[in-house]
Amino acid sequence: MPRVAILLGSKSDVAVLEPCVETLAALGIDHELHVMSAHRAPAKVQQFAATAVDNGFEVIIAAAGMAAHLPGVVGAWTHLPVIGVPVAQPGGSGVSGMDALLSIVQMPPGIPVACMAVNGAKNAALFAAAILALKHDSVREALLRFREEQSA
Ligand code: RP5
Repeated sequence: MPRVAILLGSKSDVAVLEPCVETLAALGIDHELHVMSAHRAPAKVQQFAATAVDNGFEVIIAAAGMAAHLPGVVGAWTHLPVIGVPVAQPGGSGVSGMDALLSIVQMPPGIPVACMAVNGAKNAALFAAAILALKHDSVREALLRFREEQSA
């Protein structure tokens, strides 16, 4: 089964990512969620990202708030597609996620990461599904079913 890793910069980001977890589950996509900060636990991030291919992951979703370096750092350690989610927590940094948005979207040439909307957790799951659908029939069918139901 296709495997998606959801990496969070902090436990405090978990609630924002719930729609991502729910959507992957609804589409039948195996996933794991791990908390690892690019700033507070850089060695853990390196270890996870550098071994992600060998451990069977196919797409990585990385979510963080404030100076959100997690998606870019993960992308530096793996060639897997990385989908960034800028996080704005209620009562957070005071700039409504603009800090995280710009930190993720303004990657320098050479190491791209996709960037969803601020708190765009559901779309991160759907974008991961679109990538996996290129290869996995079961995911393509589930994604098309979701879109038909959404239209209806
Ligand atoms: C970021 O800083 C995290 O992704 C989180 O959004 C923000 C605050 O983290 P905590 O201080 O709540 O752990 O690294």
